[in-house]
Amino acid sequence: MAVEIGGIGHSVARKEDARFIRGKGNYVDDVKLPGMVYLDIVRSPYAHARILKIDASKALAIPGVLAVITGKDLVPLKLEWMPTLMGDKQMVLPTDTVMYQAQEVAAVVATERYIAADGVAAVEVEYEPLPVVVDPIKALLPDAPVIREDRAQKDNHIWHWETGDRAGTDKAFRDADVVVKQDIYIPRIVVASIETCGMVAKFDKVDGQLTVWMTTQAPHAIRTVIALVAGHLGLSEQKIRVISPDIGGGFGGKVPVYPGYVLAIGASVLTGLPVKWIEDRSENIQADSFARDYHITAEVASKKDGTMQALRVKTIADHGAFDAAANPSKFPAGLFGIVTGSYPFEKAFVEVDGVYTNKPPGGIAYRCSFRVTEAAFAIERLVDILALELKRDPADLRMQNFIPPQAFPYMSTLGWEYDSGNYAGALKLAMDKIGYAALRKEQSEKRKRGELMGIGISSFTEIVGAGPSKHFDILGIKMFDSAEIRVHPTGKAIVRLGVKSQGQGHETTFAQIVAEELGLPVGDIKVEEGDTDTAPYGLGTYASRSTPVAGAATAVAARKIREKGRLIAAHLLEASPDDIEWKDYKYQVKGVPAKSKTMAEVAFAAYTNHPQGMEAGLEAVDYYDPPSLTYPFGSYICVVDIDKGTGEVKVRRFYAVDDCGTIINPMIVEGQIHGGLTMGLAPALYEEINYDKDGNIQGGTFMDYLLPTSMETPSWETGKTTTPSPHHPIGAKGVGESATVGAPAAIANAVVDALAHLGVRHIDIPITPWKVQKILKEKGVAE
Ligand code: MCN
Ligand code: CUN
Repeated sequence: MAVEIGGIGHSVARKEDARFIRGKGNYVDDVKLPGMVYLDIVRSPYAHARILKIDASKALAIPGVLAVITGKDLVPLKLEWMPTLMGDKQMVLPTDTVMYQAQEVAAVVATERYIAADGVAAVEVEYEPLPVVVDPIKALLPDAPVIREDRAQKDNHIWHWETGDRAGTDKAFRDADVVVKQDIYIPRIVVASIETCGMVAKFDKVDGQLTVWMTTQAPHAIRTVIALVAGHLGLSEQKIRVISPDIGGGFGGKVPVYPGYVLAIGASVLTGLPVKWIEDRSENIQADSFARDYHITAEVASKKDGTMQALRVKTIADHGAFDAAANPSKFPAGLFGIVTGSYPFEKAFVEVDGVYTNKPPGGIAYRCSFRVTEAAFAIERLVDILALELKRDPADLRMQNFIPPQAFPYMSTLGWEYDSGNYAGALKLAMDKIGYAALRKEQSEKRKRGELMGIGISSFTEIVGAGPSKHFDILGIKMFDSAEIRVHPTGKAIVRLGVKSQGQGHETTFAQIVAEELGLPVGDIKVEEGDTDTAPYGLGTYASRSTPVAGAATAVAARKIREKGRLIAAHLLEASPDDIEWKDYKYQVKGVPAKSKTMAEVAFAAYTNHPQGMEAGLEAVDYYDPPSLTYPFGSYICVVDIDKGTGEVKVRRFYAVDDCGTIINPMIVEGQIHGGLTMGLAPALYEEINYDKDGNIQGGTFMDYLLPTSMETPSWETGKTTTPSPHHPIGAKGVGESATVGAPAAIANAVVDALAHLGVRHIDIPITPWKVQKILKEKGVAE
């Protein structure tokens, strides 16, 4: 029965793939409307400059160019600035100064995409270069040029955030037997989703209706933001429809509002024509929100026997020219407070300072629940450094320190209540599966022969599923999520959600939740997301919150339907509702299994033969405010070999044990982990965006922003343990980001482990062949 239904725990084939593998997806760029025109953007070649003059005459002379929009044109509309999610503001178009290379300077609207690009090339802009600051530490010096002249505060410091017990932590450090300390830089990277960002905006001048097709992970929040920002222009919320069609990867990069979106809407309002704006690849890399860029100094205090006692972390966060991070409002450094990880520190103190530099804005949570990757990397690197200091095996030191399974729910010293966990269980499984003891033996033999092999562990804890709404909001909108289910008379159903898949397979997995709860076959349940005119209000998909929040809403809404169905079943079976139980996916008279009704039969009756006095129909909606977050975890073990000639690091094996509680679809979860691991490999060994001293971007195209290909990516090995979340209706935790959060530390730890006997303690990621070869040369072991 269960298999036919395809409920929870089944590897149901992804319903959405029928269209994706046939090339029949419907992405924003597939939207083609009659009379549609195209928008392209003039971008700044300078990282900091005053705009002396913009001359659009040559561009406007090109046949087909309809308009050139500059910052001055936006002033009367009050649209030259827009609010960011972090309470800062960001330029849509500058009126006098540009603050980073590739910043939007003007927009060209034309009848063809290529004519718009010709128009962009023909716009003449005169700049006067200004002093540039790219290093956030230098940006804090008293003589640093002030980037944001528009602010009352005349320096580059944005905010200070701290958590924990400063005095208590300092004392623990003073009293400790052993202290290890490490500077760790986690460089800037960008989301390189297959699809870039884009929009089709259609403003109807007659009825004042704005419809946008947009690459957004959070359509409802966007609709509200448009209403708040452009309300004064008559765009009220009921006249705004945001449609987020198929998305070719979001990974956090499609949470923020980019100037291009505002410009496309503005251009449609201005021209009365549908306007399409699609970024090209270099614009996506160079100007969209970045991730990471954290300068961390982290310290652990421990006893001689290896018991870790206190953690102290100081961080400088480079936010670029505008603080456009996509965090919940109260958390300028996201959920970095999870930095105590899988360990029961008695004391901890964490402080982060946000800083402006002449770089693109952002600070998005690239496949991590708001700075969790940075936190996991810092703590998992530190544990290895402590192991090295104490001459202990890193697995052994972790086993000694883990929060024990019986301690859950566990309140961390920084105030996070972990729902459930079994960290030792996950690490033990990973060690058994990869053959840890044999690998250590192999390593010591190889070391004698001068060969470089390393083993790295990462035992991370995640924090996903924001709300609860008492702590989490975005621009004041509380972080809950929603599901609406309608069961049709013939026992088929539609589920509409406040979240929005970008490739995660929601059309399949949310149908599975309903199938499980209602006993309807998964193929009979349609899942719809991403249209604000039809979907219930929700905060969208990021921070692996869909399963923890909307998944819970779906289960709860389904249970509401099941409860109403019970009354109908009682009526049909001429029994008292108290005598009806839900068993084997059916309503049964207690103790008389032969007297039963299926959900399909009950659904038919809900429209044809419902009890007198009961409302007809079978539907329910739930707005779910989670009581707490979910804390998925995992233990990863990575084995690397290093080429002494080239310095190249080869990942030989990588075993990942993940625990996300109850698994809805094991195949989809495994796919999420494979993708996530590859996205964790990328910054560990390859990806990085740098700037020269003049603020010129280095790594702004795929020529030098190195994505791992199938050649570099190892064959991932995966395993799992299952520790359900006690507070989630089906016990599920999120999993979409775990692997990206956990993998980088395992890889970095493996490389350092391979070189530790040479005196190497830390290497900043990405660990490129060049960096390794330099070390090998210094140590005199390069070949
Ligand atoms: N799932 C499951 N059982 C669980 C947990 C999850 O079967 N216990 C399934 C879910 O039903 C869903 C998928 O796994 O189909 C991911 O679920 P979840 O962890 O809830 O994450 P979200 O759906 O909220 O997705 C967001 C997450 C984030 S934040 C990033 S970033 C990321 C990721 O998902 N971006 C992705 N994975 C991605 N995968 C693809 N293909 N594309 C992206 O842009
Ligand atoms: Cu954290 S990147 Mo995902 O939240 O969209």
